[in-house]
Amino acid sequence: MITIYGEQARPYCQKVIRMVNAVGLVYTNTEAMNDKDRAFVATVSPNGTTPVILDSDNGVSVSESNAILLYLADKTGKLLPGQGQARADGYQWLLFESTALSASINELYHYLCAAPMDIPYALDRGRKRVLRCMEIVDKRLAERDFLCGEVSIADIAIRPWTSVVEEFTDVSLATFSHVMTWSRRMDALP
Ligand SMILES: N[C@@H](CCC(=O)N[C@@H](CS)C(=O)NCC(=O)O)C(=O)O
Repeated sequence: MITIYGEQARPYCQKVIRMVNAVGLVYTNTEAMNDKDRAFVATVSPNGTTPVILDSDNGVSVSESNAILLYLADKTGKLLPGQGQARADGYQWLLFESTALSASINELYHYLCAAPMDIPYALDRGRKRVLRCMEIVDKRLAERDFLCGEVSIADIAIRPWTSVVEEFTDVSLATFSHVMTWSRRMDALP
């Protein structure tokens, strides 16, 4: 049994929930955390962030959503891209998700919803960076069904973010037609 600590609706937690479902693991989601849960998260996550998981099979705990995806792929032997180029592509797109796509969406979210004042330069820059990431993913998916050929943790990591792009940028997701088709493909997985 995998215990997932974190708010289910958040994209980072969604990545982990999609992963456990796709690889067929049983999980429980500890969404409303009590003091003991919060203390546990603080011990496991160097940055104090969720999601965090605890694997009751072996007592292993992991934080950082992409580290969790890698751990679960290793544990089950599923959704890790194959060898050679496919494996390298998997690492590349996983890091693209954390350093470009989710980073730019989080930055834009901050300037849209949390900054104490409107900063047009920051909003414009954030919006452009998010849309550029979407163009990159759309172009990649124009030539293949999944980012690394077969479905993998790279797809699992990216899928939750594509749901929030429209809301934050005011650009319809339909603009990215290959992402739209891929999203439906992803949502048909277990
Ligand atoms: N790099 C982390 C980021 C996770 C993250 O930002 N989680 C949010 C909740 S969705 C959080 O814990 N925020 C509280 C904080 O940053 O202190 C990951 O991939 O898991």
